[in-house]
Amino acid sequence: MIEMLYVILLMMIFITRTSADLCENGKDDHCMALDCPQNSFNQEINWNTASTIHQFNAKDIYGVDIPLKKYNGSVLIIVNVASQCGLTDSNYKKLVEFYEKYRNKGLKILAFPSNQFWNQEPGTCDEILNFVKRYNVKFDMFGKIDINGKNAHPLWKWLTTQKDNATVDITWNFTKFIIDRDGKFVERFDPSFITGSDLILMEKILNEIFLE
Ligand SMILES: *[C@@H]1O[C@H](CO)[C@@H](O)[C@H](O)[C@H]1NC(C)=O
Ligand SMILES: *[C@@H]1O[C@H](CO)[C@@H](O)[C@H](O)[C@H]1NC(C)=O
Ligand SMILES: CC(=O)N[C@H]1CO[C@H](CO)[C@@H](O)[C@@H]1O
Repeated sequence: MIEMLYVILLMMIFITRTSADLCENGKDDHCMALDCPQNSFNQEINWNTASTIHQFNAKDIYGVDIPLKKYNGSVLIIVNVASQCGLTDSNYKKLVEFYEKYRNKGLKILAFPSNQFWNQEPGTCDEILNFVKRYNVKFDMFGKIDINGKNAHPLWKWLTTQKDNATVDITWNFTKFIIDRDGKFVERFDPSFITGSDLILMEKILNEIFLE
């Protein structure tokens, strides 16, 4: 009986040690399943402590949860999209063009539909997917989310604090963020409805990144 207890005690010490070792490596996937509060990053609570977008996850348009560290090594455009906005046509065309031009160099585009602006993205995910077919969209579509306010997706809460170290709400549909290969914020572009100057500026920065 005493021996049994001794064996169980030894096993417990072993298990605790193994967990602690894994927990020390905060990035280890195993760690997520273990109880290590000091190391585990909870995007709902700790979003403002993130240093890269690779720490977040988000559901794609098919409902599959995607850890964004899958984009490690890629340059990203993250954009909020809407189907029924005056900017829709020009922006989808330009995003598809950018994607075709730079995808071989490592560009990925992550598009997040949001219905927060005058109800301009009212459709279901199926309707959105059907809609973007007309632009032959091959980049990554995510699930419909809030991008401003307390119910905003944590990734977007984080994104809106990156420019100039201040929280600036997303002003409208098709606001774009460029993220570098390490998942760090590079630049934010608020849409310019009249001149499209945000798109021109964005291409300039993409060119600079891909020339490096
Ligand atoms: C990204 O890739 C680099 C180099 O392969 C690696 O050192 C780093 O840990 C990766 N980051 C994440 C979040 O997976
Ligand atoms: C950003 O703001 C915080 C809090 O106001 C401040 O402590 C920090 O130094 C600022 N960082 C930069 C890069 O300005
Ligand atoms: C058609 C439409 O609603 N366009 C809006 C998109 O965003 C810009 C910038 O905020 C607005 O000025 C437009 O009215």
